[in-house]
Amino acid sequence: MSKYYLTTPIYYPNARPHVGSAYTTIVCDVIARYRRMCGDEVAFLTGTDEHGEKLQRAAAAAGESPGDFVAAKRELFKKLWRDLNISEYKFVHTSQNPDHVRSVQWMLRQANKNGYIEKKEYEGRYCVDDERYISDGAEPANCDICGRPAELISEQNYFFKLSAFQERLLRLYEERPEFVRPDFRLNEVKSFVKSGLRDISVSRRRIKWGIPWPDDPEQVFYVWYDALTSYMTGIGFQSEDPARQAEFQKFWPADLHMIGKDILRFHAVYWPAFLMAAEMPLPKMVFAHGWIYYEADKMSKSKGNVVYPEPIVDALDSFGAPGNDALRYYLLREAPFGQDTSFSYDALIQRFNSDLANDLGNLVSRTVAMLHQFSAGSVPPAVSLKNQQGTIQLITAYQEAFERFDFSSALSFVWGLISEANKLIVQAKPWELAKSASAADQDKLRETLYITAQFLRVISVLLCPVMPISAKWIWKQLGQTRDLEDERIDDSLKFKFLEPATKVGKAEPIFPRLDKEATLAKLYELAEADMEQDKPKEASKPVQIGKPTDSSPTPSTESRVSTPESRVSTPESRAATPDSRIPTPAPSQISIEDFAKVDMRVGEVVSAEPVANATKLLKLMVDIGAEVRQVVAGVAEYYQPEQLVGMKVVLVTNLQPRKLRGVESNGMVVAASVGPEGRPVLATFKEDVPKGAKLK
Ligand code: ME8
Repeated sequence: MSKYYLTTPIYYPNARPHVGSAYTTIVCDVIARYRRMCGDEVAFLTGTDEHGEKLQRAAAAAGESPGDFVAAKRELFKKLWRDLNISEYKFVHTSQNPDHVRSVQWMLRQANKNGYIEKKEYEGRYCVDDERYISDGAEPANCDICGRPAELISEQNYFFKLSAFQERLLRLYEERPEFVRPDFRLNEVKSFVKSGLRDISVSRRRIKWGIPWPDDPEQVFYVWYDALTSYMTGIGFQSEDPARQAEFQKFWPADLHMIGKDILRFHAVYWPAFLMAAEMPLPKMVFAHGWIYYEADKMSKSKGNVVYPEPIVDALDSFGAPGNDALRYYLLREAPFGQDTSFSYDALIQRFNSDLANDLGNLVSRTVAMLHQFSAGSVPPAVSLKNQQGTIQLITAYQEAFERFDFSSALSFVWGLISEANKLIVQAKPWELAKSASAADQDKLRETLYITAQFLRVISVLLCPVMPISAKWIWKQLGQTRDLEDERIDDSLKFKFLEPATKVGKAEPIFPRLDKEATLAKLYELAEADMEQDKPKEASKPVQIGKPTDSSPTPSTESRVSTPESRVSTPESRAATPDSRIPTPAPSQISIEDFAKVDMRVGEVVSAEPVANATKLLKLMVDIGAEVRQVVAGVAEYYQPEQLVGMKVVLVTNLQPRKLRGVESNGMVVAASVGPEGRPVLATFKEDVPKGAKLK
């Protein structure tokens, strides 16, 4: 039996967990369940990251002490994991935890002993939301993760000599490329490290909510130094309990840190360097998955488009569908793991009806009903399974896909088995064989029933990590009494057959077909009720998801002007949507200095052309006097390219460049968002104004 230690990130308990946090935890739960079924001894860690300025501010805004605030929010995470049927896990929290204080201080003392810590004056820009330094010096700068302006801070800090690890880190990535997965993320990390590493401040003077710095009561630890170390505390590092210490000895180093792409640098650069400085073994793999967007837009509380799992599960449950399993299946099947994906209610219902109700549900109900009808309710005598090769190949393909965390493909191989079984039934027509008196037909009937039931046996085992409730239900209908989780997903599965004469269970429909309109209505109703319930606790923050109007995931933020899809997610578009279910929050006030940060210029469109493979985007070349800028705008559905050439527009010139469908956009054309569909109307001028004139 080998050991397997995997972790989710430890989440900031500044707000209630949403479908994004649930995504990483569900994925880890699927892996944990899979590894257990492979026979491994698994330690699965999750938890909450409770220190730092962000939490201190959130607690102050709620009028609570940081300790009380995080302790209450922590429970929301545990509750969600219960609701989502997350299997046995360990939970670490970083505040009010003496083991953790010892772990973090131990790491620091080791690094200090080895010469990697120094105290110096620091002035620079810091992003409180992402808890990270953005640049040295006083020059204004925006965070390259969240895009928000970074705050200027200056203080005496302890620094970690990250620069000393550049060569060792590059060697690590060369020698162990599996340290960062997927491959394209490894390349990102390598080029970041190659571009040069700066030393980082690992202490804070101006905040009090953190782990005390040893021998300097004025400082607390930088929250990421503290948070990353929780991966060790969580399995017993520095525990006073010998049993927990033994656990650490057994499970460290971690086999897998599963994270979102937003926190890759901390895990793939800082964390190995902190461990190297303390002479501790390094984890085996950091896997950075993509983000879930809501209808192609980034989920954010301030935009009011956050999706919570509970109302989705409840809505599906209310139709007798296993909501929990359906959500897990959808999240893992919909997009190749590692890539970004867009959450959509329409797609969820579509997946449910086609894959679960149609393919799998039909197979289960037909098979069990036929066993009752044509085989007296029991498994017929075993047949020699000659043509097992196809099944064996699909099981192997599933195993290989799972090992590389390609869940979508792994599931498609299970659906390969489902389709084989359904094909067998259609071709053999057991209902006709049953009417025949010929011995050959009766043999064929028994063979068909046995093979179909055997397919279901394998299918329920393979589905168990992803859809444990449904898989167990199928298992029970097949008359199996052993705990499904005790079955092994290894080569023995290929040669384990159903015991003939096993009495099968009652045929019960597992996945009722969902009526799209009724299900959507229920999903919105429960999401709204959920928001109402949340209000007293988070009254100042609008938290809701909008009623989607277009299931096609078109990246609205990419268009840089309000397009129809974006109306579910921006205050402007919400105001323009009378039937929208989203409350319109009053825009927060900004200072004139804030406004002055936005550089807007008059520009003349010199050319306009469609962007390949994007029905909504146009590539514009805009002359702003001193230069001609290339921008991408989401106006193609409303403006012909030739209408735009010669038009004077307003261009925001100091946005960070970004690529939209592979085309670089260096600014944003300003437009009003009009009518329920959020039609973009470009801002222009009645008088002739010179190119490059500044708007203020
Ligand atoms: O970053 N799609 O905590 P956090 C997919 N405390 N995954 C998402 C997501 C989305 N829309 N939103 C969040 C922190 N996640 C630190 C981590 S670890 C030592 C410290 C998931 O609460 C994703 O895994 O902001 C992401 O990395 C994590 O939540 C960030 O959670």
